[in-house]
Amino acid sequence: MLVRVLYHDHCFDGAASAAFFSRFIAGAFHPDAEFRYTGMAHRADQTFDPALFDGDENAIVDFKYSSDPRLTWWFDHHQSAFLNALDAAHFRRDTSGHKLYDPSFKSCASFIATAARERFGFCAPDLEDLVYWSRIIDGAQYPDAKTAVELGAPAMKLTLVIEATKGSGIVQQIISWMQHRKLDEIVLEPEVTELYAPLYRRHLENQRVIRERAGEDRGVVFFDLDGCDMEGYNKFIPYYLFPDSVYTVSVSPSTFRTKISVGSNPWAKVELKHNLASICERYGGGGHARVGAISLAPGALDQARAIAREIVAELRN
Ligand SMILES: [Mn+2]
Repeated sequence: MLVRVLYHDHCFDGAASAAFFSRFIAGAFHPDAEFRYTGMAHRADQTFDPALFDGDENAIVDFKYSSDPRLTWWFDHHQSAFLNALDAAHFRRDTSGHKLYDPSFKSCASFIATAARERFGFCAPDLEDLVYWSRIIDGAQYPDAKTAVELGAPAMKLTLVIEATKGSGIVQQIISWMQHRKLDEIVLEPEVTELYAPLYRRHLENQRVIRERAGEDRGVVFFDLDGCDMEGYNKFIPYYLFPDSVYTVSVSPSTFRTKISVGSNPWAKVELKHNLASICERYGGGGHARVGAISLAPGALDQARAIAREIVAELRN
């Protein structure tokens, strides 16, 4: 019995979902199952290669739906879970009871845990900590900036490794460990500590650069990362360095774009007055009410700085 599990790659919740799902299937259906994992990434063409569904059971967790007839299990909680209206209609016609969707869950792992208990009577008390952290990380439910930036919790250390390491090998090793071991044991594995050390040094270096370049005025932090090669820094760093700030505007050039990021402090002590998606849309960007971005062509640094200045002025009012 081969069970193929397609999961959201380089994502803590994706790995936790694959781990919990595997325990669930082994515990409730197929004790002798052999699990194989395939990491999925969001891409421009958005299609599933039919060769992916090669198991006796084929599952997708924490990732988009597929109408492939060989798909036997599906769990997701993303707002945009269907590639198109046909897939959504296909899902609604399902009568297996094994394809489940609920965007109200903060994490897919917590959705799987709840569905497994309520619909199939399966519990895994030893995985409660894993499920708890999937909700914190996927739902950005950190109690404070310190938890989000200092990476003190084993789950946060694992997140840095899962998100920033190239290739899926270590992620799938972590998925195996997550099924039977505590997170604080997993982070002590030599394979993990070896990868973690240089990534953590870079994380500290990013904090140093932002501290050096950022300034705060009337609740708005601004910094310009020209010449820094810093795509993908931890977005909570500005609120860690400037706890009383409300908004952050930054300019970060890279080889393929010039990006203006606009964010808000999740722990702000005042009510947020601005919709950041609406502001970014005026400049051709977009996002959510609390975080948005604008991407310009590579080299459009002067234009990006001018836009950033206008947004900073608007947010300071
Ligand atoms: Mn998720």
